[in-house]
Amino acid sequence: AAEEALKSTKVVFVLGGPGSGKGTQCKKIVEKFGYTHLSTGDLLREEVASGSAQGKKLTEIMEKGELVPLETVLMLLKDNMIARAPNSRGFLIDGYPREMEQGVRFEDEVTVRESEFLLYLNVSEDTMTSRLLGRAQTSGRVDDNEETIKQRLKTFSENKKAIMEYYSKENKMEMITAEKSVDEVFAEVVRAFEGRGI
Ligand code: B4P
Repeated sequence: AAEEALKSTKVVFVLGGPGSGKGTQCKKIVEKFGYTHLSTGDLLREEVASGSAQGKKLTEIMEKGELVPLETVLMLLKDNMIARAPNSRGFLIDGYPREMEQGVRFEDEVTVRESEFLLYLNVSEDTMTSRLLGRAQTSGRVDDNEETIKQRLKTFSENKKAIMEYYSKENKMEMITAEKSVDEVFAEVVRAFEGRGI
């Protein structure tokens, strides 16, 4: 029954570089539109916090600013979506797809209706770096340090072109410039959602 519910639930992807404001905007989207927020980064950090053997490996990868194996993310995501689908009016999938293959495998293996669109938060590397260094002072995250931030930016820029081209071709790309304040960015996010009939 839960898998059935998943088939009729809307999905919006939220993507952007590290520090582009994904998690920040998703919180506000949940407040306004009542969507269910699933951040792949948060799911991975929960796995790490559980102290499992897999968690240890994940920390090592995240410390290097690299992408964790596709299978791991896809499984975490799918399990969580199935569990929550019966009580959800739509999913915000934050930080996914990070590489093109993730998008393709999602479509093949997570049986949802076609995704609505991809919200892309576009920000300069300078802005992302300064936001992440700001967060580093309080976050305690293993990947919020200068060395790892550089690598995270590199990982992101290697993958973004293919993803953007794919979703543009499908007419599913909603790109927003996310340099301004949280509320100013959110005003644009709301326009994008409403423009897509959400
Ligand atoms: P994530 O958890 O996705 O980390 P992130 O890119 O930094 O985004 P986050 O949502 O946390 O931060 P935000 O920009 O909102 O990924 C971490 C790691 O997990 C990856 O490097 C990778 O190893 C792994 N991973 C995750 N998903 C994966 C996947 N699908 N496949 C493989 N591996 C995966 O906020 C950053 C800071 O900016 C905050 O301090 C915030 O307050 C501030 N900020 C936000 N908006 C602002 C604004 N408008 N103005 C000023 N400050 C702002």
